[in-house]
Parts: sequence; C-alpha cells; structure tokens
Amino acid sequence: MTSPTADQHPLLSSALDLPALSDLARDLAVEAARIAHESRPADLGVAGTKSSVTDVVTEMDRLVEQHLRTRLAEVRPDDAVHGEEDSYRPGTTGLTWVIDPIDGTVNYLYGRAGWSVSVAVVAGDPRIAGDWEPLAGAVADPSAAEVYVAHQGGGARRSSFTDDGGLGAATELRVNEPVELGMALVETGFGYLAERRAQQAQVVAGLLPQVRDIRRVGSAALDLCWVAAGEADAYYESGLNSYDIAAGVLIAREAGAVVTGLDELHPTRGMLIAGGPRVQAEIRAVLREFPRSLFVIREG
Ligand code: LIP
Repeated sequence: MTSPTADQHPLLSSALDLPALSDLARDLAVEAARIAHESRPADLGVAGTKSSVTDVVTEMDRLVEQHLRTRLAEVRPDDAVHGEEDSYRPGTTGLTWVIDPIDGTVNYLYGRAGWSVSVAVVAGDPRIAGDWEPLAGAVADPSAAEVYVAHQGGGARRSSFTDDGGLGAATELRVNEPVELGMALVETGFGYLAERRAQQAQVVAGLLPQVRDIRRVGSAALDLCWVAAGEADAYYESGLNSYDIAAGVLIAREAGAVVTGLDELHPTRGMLIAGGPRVQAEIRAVLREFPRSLFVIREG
C-alpha cells in the first residue's frame, strides 16, 4: 500500500475529484460523529460481542454505521462499502468506502473520550492487506470537537467544530521530525484476546525502556491522527483492520509520516508502524528484533 502513481492505480489516472471526495468523507464523518455524541443513550449497553466478551458492539455502533451506509447509498450508490459492523456491499466503480462507525468502542461504552468516526475511500480491496490504497479520508473526534481530513497529494488538515454546526478554519498538520527513539512519545494498543494481549505485553515491555513514554488511548484512527498532528511521535499496533486505519494512515502519510508493516511497505494485521521517518525506522528496527511469533494474529 505505497502511494501509487497514476499508472499503478488506473483510478488515479481518471478524473477523480479527490478534494471533493475528502470533503464528502469529512462531512459524513462529522455528521455521524455528532449523531453518536449527541444521541448516546444514558443507559447505553452492550448489544453484542465479537472475538471475545470484551470485544463489544453497542446499538450506536450499528446505528451509526447504518446511517453512513444510507448516506453513501444516496450520494455514492455505485461505490462499494466495507464497514466494521455489517457485510461488504460490492460496487462497480473500483472505489470502496471503508467505515468504522465508532473506533474506540470501549471508550464510547464507558462514556469516555478517545473514540472517533473514521470514513475513507480507497482504490482496491480493503479486505486484503496490501491490496488497497487510501485516496481520501476523515476522522472525526467529537469529544475534542475536531475533524482530521486528507486526500492523496493534498496534505493533512484539522478543523474544529463550530457552535452553529459548521467547521472552523483548517490548520495544516505535520509530524514531529527528526525524533530519536529515546525521546519518542509512542502510542500503541492491544487486542481483545488474552493470547494476543500476552504477546503484545511482551513487546511493549521490551520497547518501554527505550522510549520517552507509551500511551494507550484506544482508537487507532485517533492514534494515527495524533502522530499527524505532532501530538505523539509514533504509533505501532498489531491486529488492526482496514476500517480502523484506512483514513488515519492517509492523514498520517499526508502529514509526513512513514507508515509500514514489520517487513512490508504497507501495514498488515501483523503490524502497523507510523511516525516521522527517523523514529519510524528506529522503532521498526527494534520491533523486528522480537520473535516473529509475537506478531502472529490468530483470528479471534
Ligand atoms: C480499537 C482500535 C484500537 C485497539 C482497540 C480496538 P474498536 O478498535 O482502534 O487501536 O487498540 O483494542 O480494537 O474495536 O474500538 O473499533
């Protein structure tokens, strides 16, 4: 998943209006985030679980994804849709909207900050690691009343929600660079299966003495946006899905981040590593020294 030239992705050689697609991603993410934030029931409960009893889904995850799917059917009926909570909708344009209605569901369940709505449009198949390329995307953080937006070649920006339901002026985002490993504020996250958490605990224990500090917030989309904004120096995590990262990877890259896997040039379920070029290379080198068995993701 490296930034393609037009000859790599035919879609990019066509008259794709990437600014318009990023405006749409932004508007849909903000609209959905406002619904999730303002309509959160006081008695919100767990509507179901997925890979483990702690991997929860709420009625709002499902409601917000259905809202996004309905809006996409209105405005982009021929594009495919790949979302966290419902089945893949095929399309005919080669474009797929990749949506995470609430990234950071546990934080949302507990009524805490640290969750977001992620909306991206990609070329290729987001169900296959390495087979998709984000073209435009947005991550809305209603707890901070902010939205992050990017499209390929257009840079990354952040805007604040305004009281009248609009958005304030956008500011350009840039990663921190250069940052040496020992001074790096590094974000990470953990999976929902005890076996995977035990693996991830070994990795974070080995990395912690080598960096400034570690933060674990709970939303991959926001972790990537904070790297883009220079509010963290790097982020790594294993076990992520395309809907967690599609918009955030583009926002981070457009702000100057390098985002790769452990060995691959594109993130995989085995690993995503993001940061300014110097610290990303240093963290990647450290992670590659761990036993590879720690990065094997057994489907939950
Ligand atoms: C979350 C990810 C986060 C990870 C959490 C969880 P979800 O996604 O965005 O990076 O550490 O465990 O998987 O499940 O809230 O959509």
